[in-house]
Amino acid sequence: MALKLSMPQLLRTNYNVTAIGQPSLTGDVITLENDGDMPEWTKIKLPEGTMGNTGYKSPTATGDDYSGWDNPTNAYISNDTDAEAGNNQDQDYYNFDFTIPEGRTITGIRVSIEGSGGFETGTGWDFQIKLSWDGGASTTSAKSDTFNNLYDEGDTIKTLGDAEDTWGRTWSIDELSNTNFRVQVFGDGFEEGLIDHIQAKIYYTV
Ligand SMILES: [Ca+2]
Ligand SMILES: [Ca+2]
Ligand SMILES: [Ca+2]
Repeated sequence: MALKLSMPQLLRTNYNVTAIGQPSLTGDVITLENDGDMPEWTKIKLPEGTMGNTGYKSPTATGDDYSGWDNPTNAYISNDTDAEAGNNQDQDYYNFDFTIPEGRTITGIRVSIEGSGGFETGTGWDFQIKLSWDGGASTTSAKSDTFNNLYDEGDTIKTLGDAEDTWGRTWSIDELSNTNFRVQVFGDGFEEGLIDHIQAKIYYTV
């Protein structure tokens, strides 16, 4: 995306791009669109260490190695139509179509999951998420959380991982490809989880 700056901002000698907004990185430069007074587009090189990310991306495939849920494709988009996670059943999600420029260092992975703990009042729906870097053959250790909201209370969103959390390993860009990357979700409560949407975001540095 183009980041639009006003003339006074462009004329400052030491403006801070990240203070204005979070630009989408393409290669080593971001393109600044002027407000009409400058004759042409301006490009600046981002300083080393600048953080970038893919934005949240949704899966478009599921059930490569694990497919224990009902209607799992309902978790591709947020529309209050849910995938139904059975007790003690795994489901994997993939084809997130991440675009990461070559040479970047992966600094973190965040998974977002929107849903509820279903219909039964109790201890909530406990779930675990693992990531795979080799098409499902190997996984990270699990992160876990609980949906305590019931279906008729509306969805909540849980996020696991962060900009500086690589889930215990060093990732290559190829390991985040559609061929390799998997998000594996496991529900281990007695209640049934109802999952509206699953997303993932990759953080990296220039
Ligand atoms: Ca929802
Ligand atoms: Ca597989
Ligand atoms: Ca949905």
